[in-house]
Amino acid sequence: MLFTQMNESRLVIKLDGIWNFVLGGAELDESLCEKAFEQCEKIYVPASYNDQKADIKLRDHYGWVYYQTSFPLPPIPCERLVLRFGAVTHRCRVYLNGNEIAEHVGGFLPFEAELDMSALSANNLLTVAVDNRIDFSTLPVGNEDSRAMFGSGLPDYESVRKTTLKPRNNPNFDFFNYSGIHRSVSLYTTPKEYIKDVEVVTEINGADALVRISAELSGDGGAEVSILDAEGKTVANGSCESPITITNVRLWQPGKAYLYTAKIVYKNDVYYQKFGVRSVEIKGSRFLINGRDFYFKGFGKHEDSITLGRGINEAQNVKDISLMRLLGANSFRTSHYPYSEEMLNLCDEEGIVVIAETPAVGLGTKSYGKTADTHRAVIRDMISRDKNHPCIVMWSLANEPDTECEQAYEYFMPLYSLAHEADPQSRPVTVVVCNNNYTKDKVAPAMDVICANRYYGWYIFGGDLDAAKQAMTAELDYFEQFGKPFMITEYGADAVSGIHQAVPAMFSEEYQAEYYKCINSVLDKYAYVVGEHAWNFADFQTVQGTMRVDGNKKGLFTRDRRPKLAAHYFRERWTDIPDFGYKK
Ligand code: BDP
Repeated sequence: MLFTQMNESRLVIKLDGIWNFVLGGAELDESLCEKAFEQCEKIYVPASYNDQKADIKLRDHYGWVYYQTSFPLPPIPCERLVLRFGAVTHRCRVYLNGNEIAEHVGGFLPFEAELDMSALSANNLLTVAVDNRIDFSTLPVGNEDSRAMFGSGLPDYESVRKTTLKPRNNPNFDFFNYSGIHRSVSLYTTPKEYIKDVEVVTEINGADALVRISAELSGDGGAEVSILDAEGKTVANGSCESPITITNVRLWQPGKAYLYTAKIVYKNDVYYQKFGVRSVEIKGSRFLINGRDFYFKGFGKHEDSITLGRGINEAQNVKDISLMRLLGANSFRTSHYPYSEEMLNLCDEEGIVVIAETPAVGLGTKSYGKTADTHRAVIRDMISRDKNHPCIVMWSLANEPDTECEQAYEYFMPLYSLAHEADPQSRPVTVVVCNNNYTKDKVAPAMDVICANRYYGWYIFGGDLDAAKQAMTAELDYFEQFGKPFMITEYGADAVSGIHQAVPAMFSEEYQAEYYKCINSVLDKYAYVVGEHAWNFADFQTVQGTMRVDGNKKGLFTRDRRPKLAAHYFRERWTDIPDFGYKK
């Protein structure tokens, strides 16, 4: 699906701003979607609703909520008008002037609906019903028995269970179940005959590159292409589907992005698709970008910020990339769901390398039988949306599924093939694992890169860095036999900013820094370790519980982006580690 773009043939009108809002319940109330709300509050779009008000009812809501706005008939002549949502979490139904026009499942990818112009009036009422419930069939996965932890079956608690406990979500994942209209809502126009989708494949050929631009078109005929360089100068012309040569090509490189633009013209429609020329390849245990050994330095992240929750925060994105650069980092993983198109566009421009992940987090034996269809759909849709981004060098199909169980291999291998088939650039594919008995893991060694999350020195051997070192060494000795690249996609320790200890102890900034020094000394010994992603870039909000003090504190930065001691340590380490050729 193409990103919205304003150009000589297309207009974009954003509907973001203050909308009307009503909290609902577990059942969809369609009567609310038929007319203007009688009683409502105000809410900002796009953002999670949970933290926008000092109201526990919003924060802990379970079930449906209703958003409403209105827009006039666009005062311009247009042949097609499309309503597009960047992401609504997790499930929604959209009504225009009381009629349902779209339904979407999955909280992290865009969807759109072409509007029937004859059904539009001078003032159009747009209502969006959003459901935040998660269960064994959703991605991410929710536990279904949310009350068990309150002592189900114990007689003393029965009356509380029956009278007072409210239904609630019980995430099987460690981030707050933020919900709502999370990314921009826009109207855009196209001519009657239009470009539906664009696909870019490049091949480096000595000093030149062969570029193949394919366009999915709404009707007959073909599309013409011109390739513009970063200054906007035309460097090649051709037509869609036939290879076009760029001579003396400038490569897209980590830290040194260079973007070309394919200008695609189909009848009266025009679309400008940016792209980079770069190669990604696995050779034995090496991860190569543009034929050179790349070393991943960076983080697992979250889309998480104060007040906006999981809502798009482009200023925060700019800041985060500047902080990554400050530390000498070159990459991150979109843990644990596809990030906004705006963030990926920025990474293309800034030369930040990305591992793109689906929202498949929390999978286990209870969910495998229920998620396969949704999982297939989200892999297809994510790759379809993101296939042209030069910043993306690998797809992650899931985070920490149970890969010790029998079903896992049979569940994941078809998904692995699907991801390769769906990607015109056939990037490497992985599943990020974390099994205590890693010798039983059949999925990890079957992937293109073995990606593992490890917390020796925290959840295992907490407080004992000597033991952590030994355990990490043993695991790396084990995985080396597969002859594939290995990357540590998460490792970390909580540190509450401001807690200091002369003798490092858990939760202090000193312990977090010492922890990383210790694990990094092991990673440095193995040539087949191609990267280190610290968990997490910044502190982030989670569900309440005895394990979390105002959220997860494993950030190298606080939630408001102040560096902890470990950030300074990584700045020194990473500025000395080159993007290429560190291990070879
Ligand atoms: C890992 C998960 C991540 C958690 C992290 C932690 O992948 O989502 O936040 O543990 O516990 O297992 O901090």
